[in-house]
Amino acid sequence: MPGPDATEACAEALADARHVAVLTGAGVSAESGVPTFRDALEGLWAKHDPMQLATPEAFVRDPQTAWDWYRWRRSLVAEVAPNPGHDALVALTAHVDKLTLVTQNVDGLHQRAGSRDVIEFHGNLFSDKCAHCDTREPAHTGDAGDPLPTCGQCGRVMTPGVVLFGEMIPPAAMQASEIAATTCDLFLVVGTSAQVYPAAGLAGTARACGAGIIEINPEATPLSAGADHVLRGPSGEVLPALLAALAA
Ligand code: BV8
Ligand code: ZN
Repeated sequence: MPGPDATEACAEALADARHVAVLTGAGVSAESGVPTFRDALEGLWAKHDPMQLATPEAFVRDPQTAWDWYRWRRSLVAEVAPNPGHDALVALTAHVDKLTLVTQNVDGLHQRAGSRDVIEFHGNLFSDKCAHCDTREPAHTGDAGDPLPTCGQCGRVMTPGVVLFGEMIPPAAMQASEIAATTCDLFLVVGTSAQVYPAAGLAGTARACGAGIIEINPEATPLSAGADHVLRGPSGEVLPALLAALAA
């Protein structure tokens, strides 16, 4: 866990900030029991690579397996709860003048914790979309092996309402995130390996526009060297400690 001085310095930066932008990744949900993308997927899914399954090609090559993986993830997320890291980000809203939360996560846990106006940069697990005619529908109910959801408009097999690798970021989410990165004066990067673009590029944009950068992650990432402050630890502990220092 980071020392009191580092936490204190970050609390001061938060107190002085006019507009705080936060980018979260899978690490924020890890302490809720949601495996990160880079965790070895256990059990049934150990032999699958998320980078292969989270693609449009997977839904062409083997839509049943692709859908059964997303159905498994939906059932897993439905069973878990937000953790103190999600709760601390809700509480942070009351302590800063303006906070913009951008998440790469598709699990909806920030919203379930009470965060509002969450920018879902990579969509959401709990809806279905048609990549052909862009129809959006609530998530279908279906278990492994069940028939696949088809589009009510064009009849094609739907995909989950997430941004698959190779798909565009939803323009509204992209624009709102770029505005936040270019106008904030403090940018927190929490629980992301910063490997996926354009999400990982937001921190560089913020830095180039003069924002201070704080990274919260138990491990180093490509963003660590450019951060003004690094709090090395799990977000479920580091964020509440940061809030406590800010509220003191
Ligand atoms: C795009 C939704 C272009 C799906 C996700 C070839 C073709 C096309 C594009 C590309 C290509 N090659 C590269 C690209 C670009 C590609 C990309 O970046 N690839 C990477 C792998 C190199 N990007 C894209 O494809 C994007 N689209 O570029 O479109 C385009 C342009 C115009 C027109 C058409 C197309 C779309 C990317 C979105 C992919 N979808 N998610 C789903 O979830 O199923 S990304 C997915 O992976 C997650 O959402 C997440 O964003 C990402 C995983 O990253 P992290 O969140 O960082 O998680 P990770 O496991 O990596 O790390 C966890 C971190 O947590 C670690 O650092 C760990 O230390 C830390 N941690 C662990 N425990 C804790 C903790 N931290 C705090 N507390 C803890 N307790
Ligand atoms: Zn359709």
